[in-house]
Amino acid sequence: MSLLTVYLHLGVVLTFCVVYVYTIECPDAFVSHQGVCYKEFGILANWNEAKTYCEAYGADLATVANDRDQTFLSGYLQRLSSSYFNSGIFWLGGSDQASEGTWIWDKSQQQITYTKWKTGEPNNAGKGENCLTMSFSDNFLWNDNNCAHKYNFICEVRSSDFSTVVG
Ligand SMILES: [Ca+2]
Ligand SMILES: [Ca+2]
Repeated sequence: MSLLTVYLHLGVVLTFCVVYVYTIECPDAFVSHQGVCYKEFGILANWNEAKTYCEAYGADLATVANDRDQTFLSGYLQRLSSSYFNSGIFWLGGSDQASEGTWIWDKSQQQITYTKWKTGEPNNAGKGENCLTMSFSDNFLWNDNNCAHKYNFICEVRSSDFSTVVG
């Protein structure tokens, strides 16, 4: 193999690395996990407002597909300063607004299969609770909550979708 061939191969490898690094980028202040970028917003918003905030970033309210996601988000929220939170309760992108008791991820419109409900939840308390939260005080276990309440929230966007948006 000639020196020129070696340089050419090296060039191809380096180009691949640069492209790869670029594609796993996240929007500013988002954190990356398993090809998805997440950000907690320390402002207060009801579920619909939170959804709109996320959409302004090309993102959606966060989904939790499995224990790895749940553990990652719990750790991420725990590492943030508690002074950053307004409520310590965080909207996720799940709701049973369309059909009571049938929980759907807003992002995919798919039924929620993995769950991490706190004992006794979901209880559809009061006038009805149709939107999903996890909270600091419940060790990030899930609760169905009143969609009109104002809490913090977490947005997510797939790295590949973000890269497409950036272009
Ligand atoms: Ca409900
Ligand atoms: Ca509840």
